[in-house]
Amino acid sequence: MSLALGISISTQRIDAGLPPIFGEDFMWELEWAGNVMLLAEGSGIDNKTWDLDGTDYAPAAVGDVEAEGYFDLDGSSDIQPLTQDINDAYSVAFDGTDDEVNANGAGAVISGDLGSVSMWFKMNVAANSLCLLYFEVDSNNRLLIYHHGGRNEFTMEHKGGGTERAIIDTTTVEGNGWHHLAYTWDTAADASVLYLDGSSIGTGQAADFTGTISNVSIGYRYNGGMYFDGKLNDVSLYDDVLTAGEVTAIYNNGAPTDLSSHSGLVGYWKFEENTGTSVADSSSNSNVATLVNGAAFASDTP
Ligand SMILES: [Ca+2]
Ligand SMILES: [Ca+2]
Repeated sequence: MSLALGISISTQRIDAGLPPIFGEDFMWELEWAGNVMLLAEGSGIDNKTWDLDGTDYAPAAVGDVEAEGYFDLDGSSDIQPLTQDINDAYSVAFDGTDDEVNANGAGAVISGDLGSVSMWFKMNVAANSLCLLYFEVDSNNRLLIYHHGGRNEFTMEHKGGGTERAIIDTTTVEGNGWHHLAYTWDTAADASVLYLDGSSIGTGQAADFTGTISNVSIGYRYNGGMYFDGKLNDVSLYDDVLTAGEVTAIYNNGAPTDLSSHSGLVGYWKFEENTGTSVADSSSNSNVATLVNGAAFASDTP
């Protein structure tokens, strides 16, 4: 999603040490001597001057604002917008035939007792079932998130020790653009929650699966096909339960935000590389994922 920079930033002057009052969606950050200085003066982009400390600065290249969301003040100090959705330029496209993203390295950091997933998806209409995310210890201990084409059901299948728990929803999610999914599980509380577009749409029990997860597949059910047909974006995993408020904040009215510093984050693939087949893990665990069989970066985001 691109950030609309055409409208002027609200006129205000913020002195160091005072809490800023922001209008619109614009916040600007300047790293300066270890502090974050927030500022905006005049009519922002329109007159292209900024007052930092009594001295006015003009951006070196206004074009940089539109292209990258940065102001370059003097070649060494940049102002970067805190609004992060401008950094979400790519997703990954799956052909529905054999494409997948392999993130097996992240299996060791996912807890079968307690956790959450968050991801964005844009699903093509398909008669067959499409897997969004799958991970397993073995066939009796695993999580399968998929859309059942024949029944038009969006389904979480969570199996522990061979006992299966499921949450099923029939909201139409095929062929109608981007959606956000979150799923949380808490074995101690025997509770799981499915969220669609920031709101809870189903609750259930939580299966207790034990053992180390060895297979983590995005857009593919390991050993079971269900190749995803469409696009997936910004997949993140957590070692705790996202609250309803956190899910709503992550959904952010449909605009992906940067989750790199979110508490509990154990895996995070943003798919922003747009080249090659390796996808960086933007959590602290650095479990690189791999595009397989033609899964490809796509300039299509929520
Ligand atoms: Ca992305
Ligand atoms: Ca392929």
